[in-house]
Amino acid sequence: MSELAALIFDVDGTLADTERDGHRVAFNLAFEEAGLEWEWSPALYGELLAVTGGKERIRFYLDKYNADFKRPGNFDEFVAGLHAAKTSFYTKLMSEGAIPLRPGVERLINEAKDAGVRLAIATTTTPENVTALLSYTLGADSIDWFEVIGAGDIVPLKKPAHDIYHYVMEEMNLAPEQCVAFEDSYNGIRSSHQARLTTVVTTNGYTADDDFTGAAIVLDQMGEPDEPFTVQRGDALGYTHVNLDMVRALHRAEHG
Ligand code: XBP
Ligand code: MG
Repeated sequence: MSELAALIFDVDGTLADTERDGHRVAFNLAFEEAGLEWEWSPALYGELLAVTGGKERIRFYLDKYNADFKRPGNFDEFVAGLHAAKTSFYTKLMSEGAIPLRPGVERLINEAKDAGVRLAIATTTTPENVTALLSYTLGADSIDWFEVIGAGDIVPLKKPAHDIYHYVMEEMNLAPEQCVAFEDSYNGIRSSHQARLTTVVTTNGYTADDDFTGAAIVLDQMGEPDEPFTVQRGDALGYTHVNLDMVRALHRAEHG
């Protein structure tokens, strides 16, 4: 039997509810600054989340929802420029404390750290966004709590491809049986499940109805001792909030 050695966290939707009031708002600010009359409503953004990665999402939007837009000759640069502006709006929003961590996230991270369980990040978002979220919620030192931050274009294929999880495990010299992943979305569970990781899913407004085949458990949140989670699928083994004991028990149930 393999011991649990590391927790690998997705970022957007898992650590914090960043999509609707963080990324979406930052995209719209970048569009406005560029003089574009594009406005991504919360409902449209839900459809655009089918594609991971901000640059990829802008292209998907133009292909599927704004095909009449006359693309400039230097289209790749145009998309990259818009996305860079979006990243700076996003990190500014984080610095203003726009988005808190989800319930239970800080408690679980601290518990793992204190128990010597290693920590890592596997996300499709841009590295600056991860460091902004972590430093403005957990403090600047928290960046160093995570042994590997696998983010953005570091692998050519973003989630639902499993590449980012392989990258992180390779950097940590760990096998899938030694890790548990935390995800919130269809694309996320596809990625972690293909990487053969036990995965705890916490859903959010955009992902509550997603297909989470392959998840060890699906919950509405990690919860706190005085704020229990609701189980959406699976067996919570008698626990009411996600703590390290519960993560170990779920890991044992799949690998024991
Ligand atoms: C979520 C994503 C990202 C963000 C936008 O990543 O798909 O693309 O929506 O960030 P995850 P960027 O859930 O894996 O953390 O604009 O920086 O790509
Ligand atoms: Mg996510």
